[in-house]
Amino acid sequence: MQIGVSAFAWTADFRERHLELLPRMREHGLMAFEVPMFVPGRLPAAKIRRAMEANEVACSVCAILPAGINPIASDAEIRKRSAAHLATCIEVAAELGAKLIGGPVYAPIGYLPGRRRTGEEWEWAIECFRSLAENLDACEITLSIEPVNRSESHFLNTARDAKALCEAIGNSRVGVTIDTFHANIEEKNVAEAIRSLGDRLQHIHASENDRGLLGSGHVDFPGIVAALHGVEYGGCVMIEGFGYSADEPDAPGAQWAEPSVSPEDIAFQGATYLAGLLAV
Ligand code: LER
Ligand code: MN
Repeated sequence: MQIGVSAFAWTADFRERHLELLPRMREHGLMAFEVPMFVPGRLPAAKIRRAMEANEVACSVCAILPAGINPIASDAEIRKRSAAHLATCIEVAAELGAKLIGGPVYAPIGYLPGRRRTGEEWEWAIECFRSLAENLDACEITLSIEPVNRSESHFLNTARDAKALCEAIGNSRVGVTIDTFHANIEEKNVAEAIRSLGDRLQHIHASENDRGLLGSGHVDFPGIVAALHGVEYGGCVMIEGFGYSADEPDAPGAQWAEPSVSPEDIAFQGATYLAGLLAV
């Protein structure tokens, strides 16, 4: 298992200057860097790839759907546009050198129609993800679908449903991301949820219950690491937390993080904490 960090610790708007973090990340044992992708064309793809390769840091992508993109919209035009958007995300992820693109790719964060998921929405999601099979093959990329908590989506909240969606899509390049922040809210037992996924588990977001420093809250990371060993998880444990930095006024951490906890604290203290658990 490798340890990585999501650039969300610093920013939702990844720019070239964030690549300057790479040498320090390596010194702290962080071997992967996850790039948030909202509008794929905005990312300096070639520069990201070159810097990641030069520092021997693996790249992955977390796609968050922008306004106007929604694979489960009732409007067929929007669904068509959404499949095309995801195909572009996959292509740009490949340009970045990523082997995995994840995130809550079935609906925009905060799309909450105020009712339960419908059968039609389920079928629309399957149709959309099936339509990406050739793009995933051509780019040799895994799509790792992330269930999130009920405040962010009504569509996919649990490992059980994410596994059922993957099985209905029926593509070995489509798997599941478990984010321990969301799972801590939605699962009866996070370790059991991990075990239930078996080899459908493709990616982990290691995130404390308040998105802060790993090990400072009540997520049972020792139990989660034991479950990952149990399923012989060979992927990346990606730290996804948010730090506070006066230089990043638009970052998620500007709203949520403790002002005393910097993005570097989230990344480097988190790496030390996880490395200790993985070594046991
Ligand atoms: C993305 O990985 C995630 O966890 C979302 O909650 C971001 O809003
Ligand atoms: Mn996440």
